[in-house]
Amino acid sequence: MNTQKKRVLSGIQPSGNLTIGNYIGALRQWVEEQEHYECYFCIVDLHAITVPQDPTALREKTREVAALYIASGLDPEKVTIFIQSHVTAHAELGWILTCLSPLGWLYRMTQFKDKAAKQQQESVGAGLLNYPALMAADILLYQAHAVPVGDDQRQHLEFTRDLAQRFNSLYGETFVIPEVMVPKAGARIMGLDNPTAKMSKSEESEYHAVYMLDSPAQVKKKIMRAVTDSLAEIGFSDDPERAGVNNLLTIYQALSGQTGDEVMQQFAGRGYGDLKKAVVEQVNSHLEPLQARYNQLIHEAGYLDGILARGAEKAAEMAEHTLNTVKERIGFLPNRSRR
Ligand code: ATP
Ligand code: LTN
Repeated sequence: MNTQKKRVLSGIQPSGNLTIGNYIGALRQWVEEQEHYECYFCIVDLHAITVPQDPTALREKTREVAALYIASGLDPEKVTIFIQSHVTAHAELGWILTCLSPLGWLYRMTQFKDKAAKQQQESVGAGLLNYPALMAADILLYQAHAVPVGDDQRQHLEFTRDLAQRFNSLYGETFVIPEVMVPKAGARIMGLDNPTAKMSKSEESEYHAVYMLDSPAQVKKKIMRAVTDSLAEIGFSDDPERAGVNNLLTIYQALSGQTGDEVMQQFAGRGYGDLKKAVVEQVNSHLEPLQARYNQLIHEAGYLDGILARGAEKAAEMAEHTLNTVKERIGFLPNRSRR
């Protein structure tokens, strides 16, 4: 282990089919970062159960997300890939941090407000409210310096920083204060059917998201149907009326690696149909090799399980070290039993 390297941690919930929003906002950054940081990437199943999940689907999605991490280019020899619930320190520190989280901070979280609004008020689980404290535990256990996420997670990162500072000032310097890391282009990919809402894997409508495992024909159908406008003028814009075209240009820019100006030059004077076709090609050329790797991996259960077992072991070592320090600082007696 290179102790000079700074640490990175991030995670994705196994709560549905991963979208190109997850790929552009999170996974692609991670693949870059594995070269420069000591990385921990988890599949956050404890977070997924903050809304109801079917057990069979949850198991299936958890393996699927693990395979997609590797298929996207994460190298298990370089990074630690693990399942959150396999490292019990997450739940333990999550509880301790829950006790330190002011309700006022928790109620202010927009993700909580959005997700709670989708359910009957009395049946909203307490886990949905406490979600950010568990996320803070994920990050702080590894003393992560940076957390690569999409734009929607900025507020949770602020919460994590505030909580870490609060702990440090109450009990003495314990946690590294992490920085948020969002991609320059594509930090917020919008829904194809409703470009004023974030593309999300748990949105059910058929034409909302392109999934990482969609066939080329599905990708084409969804993108060709994406909502645009009647202005017939290609350009980046923050006008909500033009959000659809802006979103397509953003997807194109993020995947092609071009600058905004280069993208504009390429599409100047062309129609929306041309833009959509170019986006379809760009998306499919990324997904094709990734899906080929995925299809191999998902049939190699033993290989995947081995990676996750080694990952959990390595992650637990680091996490338990931090957790023990925390327990001592807050006044828990050390456990002298052998288990
Ligand atoms: P859900 O709909 O189940 O809440 P989600 O699609 O928002 O899920 P998460 O598991 O919450 O996905 O997010 C995983 C990572 O992907 C986070 O870093 C998040 O910021 C990023 N991400 C999710 N959606 C987008 C998006 N539309 N654009 C950019 N990044 C995104
Ligand atoms: N809340 C994140 C998922 C998540 C996460 C994390 C991201 C859980 N724990 C730790 C980064 C670091 C989301 O995308 N909804």
